[in-house]
This record gives sequence, C-alpha cells and structure tokens, in this order.
Amino acid sequence: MSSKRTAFATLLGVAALALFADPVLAQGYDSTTEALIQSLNTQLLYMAIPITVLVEGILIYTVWKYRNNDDPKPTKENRRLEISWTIATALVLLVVGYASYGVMANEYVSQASGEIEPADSNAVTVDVYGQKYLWEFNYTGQNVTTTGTLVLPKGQDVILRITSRDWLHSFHVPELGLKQDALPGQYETIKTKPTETGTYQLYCAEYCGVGHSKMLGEVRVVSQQEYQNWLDEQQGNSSS
Ligand SMILES: [Cu+2]
Repeated sequence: MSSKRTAFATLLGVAALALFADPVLAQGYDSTTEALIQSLNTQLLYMAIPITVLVEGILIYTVWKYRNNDDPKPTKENRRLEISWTIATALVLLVVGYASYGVMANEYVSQASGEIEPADSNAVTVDVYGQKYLWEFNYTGQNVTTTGTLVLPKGQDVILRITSRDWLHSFHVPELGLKQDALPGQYETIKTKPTETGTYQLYCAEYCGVGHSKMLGEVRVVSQQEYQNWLDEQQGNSSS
C-alpha cells in the first residue's frame, strides 16, 4: 500500500508543480502566443510522463509477477485504492482543465472570431487576405499593401484580421504559434506580440488546390525603428 501511496503522492506533487508554473515565461519564445502554447504543452508533458511510467510500470510488473499463474482470481474490492485513484484522477483532470483554460482563454491565443478592436490603437492591425495561391497584407490606416511578406514590429501588439478572397485557406506560422483558418466572407482575428526579431515561414495549412504547396509567405519581425522606416518607405513608394 505504501508504494501506491508514494506513487499517488508523486502524481499530486507533479500536478501542484504544473499548477504553479508560470505560463508566460516569454524568454526563448518568438511570440507571446508561442510562449503560452509551448509552456502549456510542457506542463501537460510533465504530467503525462509520470502517469505513463506509473501505468506501464504496473502493467509490466503484473504481467511479470503472474506469468506462471494458471488459476487467476478476480481482484477483491479495495475501497481505499478505489477512492485514491478516483481522487487522483479528478485532481489530474482539474489541473489539466485549469492550465488549459488559462491558456485557451488568453487574448493572445483565442480572440473572439470576427471581433475587431479599433480602440486598441497601440496595436498594428493588418487585414490578411488568402487567395489562390498567395497572401496579401493590408495595413489598416497606413495605405500599405504587400504580397507574400508581412513585416511586424517586435514588442508591439499585432492584430491580424484573416479572411479569404475565394475559398478555404489557413494562415499558419508555426514558429510564432499562429494558426487560423481563412474563410471567405468573414474575418477571423488573431492577436499576438512578437518577442524576437527574425524571419518566420508562413504556410497555407488548408489544402486549397494545385498551388497549395507553393502558397507560402514570410513574416519578418524587425525592431520598432526598422518597422517605422519600412512603413515610410512603402508609403513613399505607393504615393509616387
Ligand atoms: Cu491556400
């Protein structure tokens, strides 16, 4: 019994650790969105590993112990054991639910679909159009439109309003933790904040026709100053 208790205590300890781990350790991540998703992934992994080891350990032990048993008997009722594993399971599920909700409900992970935030004046807002077989970016209020390359400033909130000009596409930048379907006739909103400069691959993640595999783009995250210069340059070009 005491070894079982130790196992359950270990499980609970891990659960408690996961509960108090900071979900927004943005260091080493390329965006707030990626930080949230990856840290949730890590927390769930740290919970799943001991559970897997425990279950597989009991399985292997049982198979080995009763390998020569020609007269198997059903398990007798063991109320303490049953109560223990019911409580342990409930706690594990509660922690998974709590940790997941904290991330899924975060504004950097789930924006209400179609919700527009013009009041969020600090954010860079870009309308993203998917079409066979390219991505177009329209910077709200800046009179700047680009194709294939999305330039964003580091350390500033970004709101992407994603839609499609023909049929289904999906805006997917794995390294920034961004993925959102592009649907004709409606806007889906992503909010994020890039935290590292760099160039990130953009894919279409919804099979959309013969050119699907070439429906690529690039997200370039640059410093605030570089972004401002780039914007001025684009505006200079478009007015000439
Ligand atoms: Cu596509």
